[in-house]
This record gives sequence, C-alpha cells and structure tokens, in this order.
Amino acid sequence: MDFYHAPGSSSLATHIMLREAALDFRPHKVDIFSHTLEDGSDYARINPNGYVPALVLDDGTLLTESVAILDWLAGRAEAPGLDDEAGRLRHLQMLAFMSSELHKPFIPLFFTEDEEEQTRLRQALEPRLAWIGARVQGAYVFGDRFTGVDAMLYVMLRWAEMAGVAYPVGLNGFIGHVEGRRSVRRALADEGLEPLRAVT
Ligand SMILES: N[C@@H](CCC(=O)N[C@@H](CS)C(=O)NCC(=O)O)C(=O)O
Repeated sequence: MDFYHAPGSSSLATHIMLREAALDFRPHKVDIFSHTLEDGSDYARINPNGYVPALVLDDGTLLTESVAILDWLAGRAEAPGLDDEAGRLRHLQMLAFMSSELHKPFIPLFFTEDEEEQTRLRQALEPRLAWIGARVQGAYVFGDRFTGVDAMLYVMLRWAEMAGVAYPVGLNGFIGHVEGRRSVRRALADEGLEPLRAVT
C-alpha cells in the first residue's frame, strides 16, 4: 500500500500504527502547503481533499480520515480488547473526540498571529487535554494495550508542546511509555523527528 504523509502532522499517528501492525507500505512525503509530492506532482490526483494521512490500498482503494484509518489499523495490530463491541465503541469515541475537539482547534493555533485568538484556542484545548488525560488507565488510555487513540493523543501532546498548550503532568508518564515503543521510535526516526523526552 502507499502511505501519504507530512512529518510531524496528524499523519504521524497513522505512521506509528502502520508500524504497530507490521504492514508493508511505501511512504510518500506531501507538502501540505503546495499540495505536491516530492517529484513535484499534484497530490490532489491522489487525495482530491488535499490533506494527509491517506492510504492507497493495493486494490486502489483510497482511505482517508484519521478516525477510520486508526480504527482499521488498530484492528490490524490486534490491539487486545478492541475485538468486542464495547471496546471498539470506546476506541471510536475517543478517536472522534480527538478529531473534532483537539486536532481541528489546534490547526488555527499554529497559524493565527492574533494573541486573543491564541489565548481563546489554548483555553479551549487545555480542559479537553485534561479530560482525556484523566482517562489514561495505567500506561495508555485503555490500560496496557496500545491503540490508535494513544498514537493520536501522542501527536496532540507533541503539538501541545509546540504551541504552548498546557497538559496534565500525569501525561508525562504516558509520553514515556509511548516513546519507549519500537514502532514510535522507528516512525519518529523515519520522519526526522526527535522524541519529546530523552530516551534512557
Ligand atoms: N479530516 C482529516 C483532516 C486531516 C488534516 O487536517 N491534515 C492536515 C495535517 S495535520 C493537512 O494535511 N492539512 C493540509 C490541508 O488541509 O490542505 C483527518 O481527520 O484525517
């Protein structure tokens, strides 16, 4: 399959879960500002909506939307507990929460120069990070199993550090667990990114 991504963007969560699921894929870097691939070709010919992540499966199917992709990959990674209806529902609930309540409001924070707007966005994001942070049960959001929710929450915490958004200190332990995973270290290295915490 082909994987279309931009380093450090929301597609990092998909990258991590592709590694978790041990799937073969060909990565393609997208310039999400000019909507071009590295060879200069028009990314809109792959994903007409212009954003990443996108997967093109071997049968040509285009798969977009982090919620759908991460839920599918978590199933492929056989995250224990996602095979029953209640587990799957909780996974989807948290992915949808992060998509609409965290991911989307973060994006204007990176671009607006209006300080009042920046304050308003930080004040909207901080209680939402606190809400999901309070749900971490052990190493990860659903206990000891690593899921697509954890991959996406990790990306949101990277963004929080970049954009000066406060999050509960308890999430430092979560970051340590996530960055201890081989899949995460591999995805970070492949995207040319540093971990948030020094790996001991
Ligand atoms: N609905 C998509 C949105 C993905 C998205 O916003 N991706 C950003 C990077 S974090 C992007 O590619 N932006 C470029 C654009 O929208 O043109 C999803 O949830 O996966």
